Amino acid sequence: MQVLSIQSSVAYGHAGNSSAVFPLQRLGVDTWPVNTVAFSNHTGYGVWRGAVFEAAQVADVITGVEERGVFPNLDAVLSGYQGSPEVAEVILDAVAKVKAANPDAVYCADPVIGDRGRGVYVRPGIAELMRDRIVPAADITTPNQFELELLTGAEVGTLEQLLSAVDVLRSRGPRIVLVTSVEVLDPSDETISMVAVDDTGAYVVTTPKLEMNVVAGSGDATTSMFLGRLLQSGMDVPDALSKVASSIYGILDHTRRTGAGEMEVVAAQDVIANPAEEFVVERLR
Ligand code: PXL
Repeated sequence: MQVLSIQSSVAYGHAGNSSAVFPLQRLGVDTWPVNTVAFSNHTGYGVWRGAVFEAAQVADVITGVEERGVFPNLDAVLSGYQGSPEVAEVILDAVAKVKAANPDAVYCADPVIGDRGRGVYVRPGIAELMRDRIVPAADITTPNQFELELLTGAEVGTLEQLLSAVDVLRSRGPRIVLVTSVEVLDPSDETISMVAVDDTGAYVVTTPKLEMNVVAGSGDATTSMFLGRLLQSGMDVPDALSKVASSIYGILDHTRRTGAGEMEVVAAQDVIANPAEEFVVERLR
């Protein structure tokens, strides 16, 4: 399996490619990172150093990869957080070229816009870009519950509302939708769920809510592991959902216990490839 992952990179810590690439590699998926920024650390620290690459520079690196003859062998293109419409168009152009070279390749897009705690944290225009350009081009998309509401304009206060919002999103293109940070299933706030939907049905997995601050990059790792598991299982959505829930729970629980400020993906790497079968997936419909 081979994935082209177009995301930001940080020297210290885990966000973007610096969160997504190692879990994919640990699963045994060859992953070719194209970096959209080279920062010292993720922006959650409030201060960072480094460079944002021009869209033309990102495009040039992708062209160089294409010239190595890699595109026919790619199984997927992966993208996440996006800083500019120009880079988004470069990513969409790469997706079109990869699909032309390999019609079976899929595009997996995490439509990063914000979350319930922090609200919208991307620049003005990016939410619309995700809705109107990125999601319709994606085969697999992984919004959190908050992003699902923004992408569809629908209120998601119940499971029924969540599933109909997913149906709206799927009608725009993506065949597989993973909704993360699902909170509508548990009014007591003690658990958190993920819901995945494809043509075969809708599935849920629920894990205990860990008492810890939000760790940057956990969404990037979740999306990358979900993609890796889908590719390796021939798009078995319930199987991928079960494994990704167990893996991300294991990584975050390890991070909570050590008190580290960054995700402990290296220390907890065994749960990426060999997750405990703790969390059972239930069919919703
Ligand atoms: O995790 C998304 C992300 C991606 N890229 C950069 C970030 C973050 C989150 O903080 O700072 C540069």
